[in-house]
Amino acid sequence: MNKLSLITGATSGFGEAIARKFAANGHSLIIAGRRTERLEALATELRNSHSTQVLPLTLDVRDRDQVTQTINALGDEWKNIDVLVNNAGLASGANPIQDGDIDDWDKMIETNVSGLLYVSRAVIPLLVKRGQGHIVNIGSTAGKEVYKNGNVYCASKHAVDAITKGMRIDLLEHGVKVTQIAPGAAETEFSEVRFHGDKEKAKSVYNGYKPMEAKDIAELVYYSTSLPSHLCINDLVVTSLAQANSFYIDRK
Ligand code: NDP
Ligand code: 8X3
Repeated sequence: MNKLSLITGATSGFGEAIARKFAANGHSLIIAGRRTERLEALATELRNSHSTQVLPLTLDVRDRDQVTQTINALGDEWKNIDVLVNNAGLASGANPIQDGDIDDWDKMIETNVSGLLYVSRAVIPLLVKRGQGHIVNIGSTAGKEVYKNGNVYCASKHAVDAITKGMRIDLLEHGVKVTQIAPGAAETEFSEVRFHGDKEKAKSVYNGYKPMEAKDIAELVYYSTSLPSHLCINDLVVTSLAQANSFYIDRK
């Protein structure tokens, strides 16, 4: 089998674009997410267009038992994972802390923090056993700075930032690379999910400037995983030209 990559959150946005980029460059893929139909459709498309092997896995990263059992039940050939992209994640709501919806908070912490940990805990022993591999965690500029009404989402991405650093230290002696890609605003389904399906409000996030696209992030993830074996990008913060950080966007 070619280089084998497991991508979480491959039904949309960054994850889907990363799957396309990896498949176009000869990777075999395990693609995971909750929306089975989208996974099946993407798997069929990538198998047809790139003659690559693709295994779709319906998986809710918040479900610890499901994650553990699904990864443990992979056939031997699918256990030789070279690259794990921990991408599944979401923002839910954007309220001041005093008005926050606790269900939104739970959803973000369970997905962005616990979910990333559950998948990692199941996959890392497979990498350690082979003494090689690469974990790419999708963080955010929200993991670098805290902005108004970002409270819990920002906290969850700060956790990703810290977990990434911790992983890199612990996996150092095992030859496993650990990279964080921390994007600013990119137009995907992210804002629609954040604003609970309000398309108008979601669209307004990108008014007056050119945000990044999912394929931009896919380029960077692919770049970070294609470097010579002695090189590891530790942390890569990336925004569109119009964005300086979480606070400053040049809207015309
Ligand atoms: P999308 O909403 O387009 O994609 C999110 C993906 O995560 C979907 O494939 C979704 O799949 C998956 N997902 C969500 N919850 C779960 C779950 N419980 N179990 C499994 N999969 C899940 O957003 P993006 O592509 O923009 O987001 C991808 C990552 O990038 C997230 O971690 C996000 O926080 C981060 N990010 C996004 C930025 C942006 O501006 N867009 C900027 C910085 C970081 P499904 O619903 O089928 O399960
Ligand atoms: C997503 C980018 O600016 O909405 O992580 O936090 S932002």
